[in-house]
Amino acid sequence: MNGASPSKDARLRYDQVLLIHPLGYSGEIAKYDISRMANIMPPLGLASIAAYLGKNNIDVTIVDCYAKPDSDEFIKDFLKETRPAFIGLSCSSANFYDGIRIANMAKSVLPAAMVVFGGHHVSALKEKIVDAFPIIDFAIIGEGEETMAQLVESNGKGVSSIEGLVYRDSEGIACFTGYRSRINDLDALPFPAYEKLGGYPSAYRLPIFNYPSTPNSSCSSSRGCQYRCSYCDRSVFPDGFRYNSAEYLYEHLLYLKTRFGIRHINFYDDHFTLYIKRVEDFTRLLIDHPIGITFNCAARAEHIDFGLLQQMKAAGCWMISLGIESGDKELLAQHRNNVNLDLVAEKVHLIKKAGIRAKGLMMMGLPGETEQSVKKSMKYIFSLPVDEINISKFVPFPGSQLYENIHDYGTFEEDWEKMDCMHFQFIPKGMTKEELERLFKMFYKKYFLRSKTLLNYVTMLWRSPDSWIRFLCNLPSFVKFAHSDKRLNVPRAHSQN
Ligand code: B12
Ligand code: SF4
Repeated sequence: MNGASPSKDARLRYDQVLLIHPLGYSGEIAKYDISRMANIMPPLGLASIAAYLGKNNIDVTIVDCYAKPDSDEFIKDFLKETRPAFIGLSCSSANFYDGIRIANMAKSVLPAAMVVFGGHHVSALKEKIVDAFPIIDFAIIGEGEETMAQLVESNGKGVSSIEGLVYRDSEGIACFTGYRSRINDLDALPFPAYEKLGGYPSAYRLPIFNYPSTPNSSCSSSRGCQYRCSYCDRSVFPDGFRYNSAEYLYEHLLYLKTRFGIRHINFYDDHFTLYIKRVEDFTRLLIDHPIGITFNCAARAEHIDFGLLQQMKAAGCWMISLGIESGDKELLAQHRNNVNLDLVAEKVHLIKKAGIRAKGLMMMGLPGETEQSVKKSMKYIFSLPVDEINISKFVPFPGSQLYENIHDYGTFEEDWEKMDCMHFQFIPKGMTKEELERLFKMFYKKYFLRSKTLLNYVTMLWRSPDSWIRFLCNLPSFVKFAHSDKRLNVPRAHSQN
């Protein structure tokens, strides 16, 4: 719909909502996507909104195109049969255009339905994106539960008083109603509606070699971050760390175990251990009343100590990821506060001493990156006893501080579809794309050819046998990826990438 606010259409079902997580490219080439093969995670935001709307007697259907790539026909049939008044799409930058494609397809089937976009991409770009894409009726900025519930209750009319929303006024101009106050009591939210994710949990798989057992899943237990790293898009959960209590979290895991048989959880919180007392209480509960579930989480070096790590291990902590990003402290200091690589090294040793696996998250191509800084990163990370590394290619996302002045630091090709951290879309001054690609490959190659790394993967035969099975089943694709470094290894006829 273009222009003014929609009027109520009697042929639509106002108690029905369809929520979609777009894949980012056409479903037929999903089997060539190496990142999807290695890792399919539940869209927790959509599942949380579905649970919240469910509590308000609104019936929600979720289509996760990541888990079910060929969902176009299902979506069209569902729209014809059910006629939901609202179609919600959850998008980061990389899958935004696919969201637009699906929205166009949906409107061609059900023109009166209202298209609502949520997630980081629209939260960062607000009115600009709604103005640029007439197919979008509403964009929800930030947390979606309360705003979406109010939007649905309003039937899409008289929405100017709903906070956290971009809508079109009577002239068709996009207007932002202003930020909504954040949900402080996360325990007031129901558990995400995992049961609405088709095939959950077996359709979902944590990253290969990142779990000891199946079925596994991801989970989120906090929102917000007090830090301000230059590269981080904080448009959905800006500041103010909020978290589920230890008791809620224990109940959440118990629910996942008893209802779905989940045996391992990856906490996707930005900082699982930021409030140490909560983690102490939570792990104490798991130790005193075991439920047979192990977990991974991410932490910052400042927020872990040996006593906590020992208790986490006793409670079933399997792996901790640390966002290290670079081993060059001068480069890092341009992008993060409190840079202390010695402290990070000390904490990696403590994680290992506690018997927990350690994963180092690295980033390449930040403004200021040089061949020397990449080499420093290699030297640093290879000096640590990390079990696993991940290197992402830096992308200046809308919503990050760097996005604002990125052209001052190098060249940036803002092609949203390629902003998946597997393409160098930004080239720092003094470097070329070819140099970055060469260094990226060299980094991984050196990592994988170390005897320590190889031995580590051998131990995965008994630590994570399912990972080995997945790895071997997809071996040709992984080998192709190692040679080409292309996420979508599509045969020539399709030519996407
Ligand atoms: C878990 C996670 C992943 C997982 C799973 C993603 C999934 N299946 O949902 C994996 C590892 C697969 C992943 C992949 C990627 N991710 Co990621 N990821 C995250 C992370 C850490 C948590 C997301 C989450 O589950 N949050 C908890 C839920 C409750 O929040 P939420 O999803 O944001 O949903 C809320 C709101 O956004 C809103 N909302 C969301 N969708 C909708 C839809 C509607 C209709 C409405 C009304 C509201 C709404 O309401 C929800 C509830 O309040 C965030 C960082 C963060 N702290 O948010 C990064 C983050 C989202 N990822 C990011 C990126 C860059 C990526 C990748 C491109 C690259 C990469 N290697 O990480 C890929 C692309 C994936 C894709 N589909 O396009 C960026 C996005 C930046 C951007 N502008 O695009 C983030 C913000 C990290 C960052 N700070 O830079 N990611
Ligand atoms: S990268 Fe991590 S520490 Fe930095 S702002 Fe983002 S969530 Fe916070």
